[in-house]
Amino acid sequence: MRQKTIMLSLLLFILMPLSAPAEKITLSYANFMPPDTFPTVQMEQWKKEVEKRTGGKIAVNTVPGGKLLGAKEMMDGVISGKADIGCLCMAYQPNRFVLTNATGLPLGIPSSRVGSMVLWNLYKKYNPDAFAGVKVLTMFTTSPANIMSKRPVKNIEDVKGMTLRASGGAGQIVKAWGANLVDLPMSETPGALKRGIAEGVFSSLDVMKGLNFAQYCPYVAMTETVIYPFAVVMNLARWNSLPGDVKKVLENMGAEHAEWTGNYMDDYVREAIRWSEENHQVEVMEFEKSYKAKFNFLLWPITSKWIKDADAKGLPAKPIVKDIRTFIRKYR
Ligand code: 3IO
Repeated sequence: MRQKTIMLSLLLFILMPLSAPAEKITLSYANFMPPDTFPTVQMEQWKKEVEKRTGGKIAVNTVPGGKLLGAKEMMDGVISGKADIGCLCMAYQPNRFVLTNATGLPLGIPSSRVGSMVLWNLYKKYNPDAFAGVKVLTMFTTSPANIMSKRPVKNIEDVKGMTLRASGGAGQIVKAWGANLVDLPMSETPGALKRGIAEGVFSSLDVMKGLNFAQYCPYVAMTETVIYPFAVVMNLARWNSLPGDVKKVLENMGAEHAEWTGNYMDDYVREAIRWSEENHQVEVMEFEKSYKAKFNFLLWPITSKWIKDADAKGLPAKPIVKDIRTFIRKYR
């Protein structure tokens, strides 16, 4: 009799988790930027879609403003599980993300939409070792970078000696133009502008509005040169613990969310330009196509140097650059 009771309670104990209602899974998502900037807008959009498509099985707890992980802590913080998910800019760690940072070479990516599709497809094709310790959820890029500055840039000579904040591939470019590079993540750039450590910024123009750089930079020079690549990564053990149907939802969103972010950003950049002209009387300098070639001519050694360095690291450098060019043609 006693044995029977023990057996019965054991059986009930084993069956209990099966009959209990499925528990909600909460995932933390760290971002190095404050709300209303493009990396956090895409984060909130992803959260909304994931919560909807998993029928409430997943809750995403977004933590913006670097409160959980800062710009350069993101990858290691996600690997160690400080956050389940993190959004990172790969340009801030060019030696860690060599392959995907090839999209940050001056190869003529025309928009955030095209850049995001190119980057996602490059990642899918080469599955770089840099991401072996995480699950990659999506990738996307900014719109092409332009010069926002305190002094006008009317020609290539004006860039010489100007102290410009940029990072990664974009940093190599402003150096090639003869500027003094201040290499900081975007999260530290408002302070650098305010304190006068930087006379300008080389990035996509969303920040004119999103971070109110129009207040410090009354001049924009439309060089439209290069994008900054981003990745959204998830802790691998946490990923492996997810139910199969949830995994499928997240996996199906990789390419779609890349394109969503690209479209969002291209639209927002146009709005930011209009807003800056109207509200801060920002002067936008456009260059003739032939004059743009003058800017671009100084940049060809950057790609050949990347090829040489990436080759030395054992990467198929030339095929990677060729694929980027092919993907640009395919998606533009
Ligand atoms: C960027 C990064 C954070 C918030 C808004 C932004 N707009 C463009 C970027 C690109 C970038 O990472 C950078 O550092 O310029």
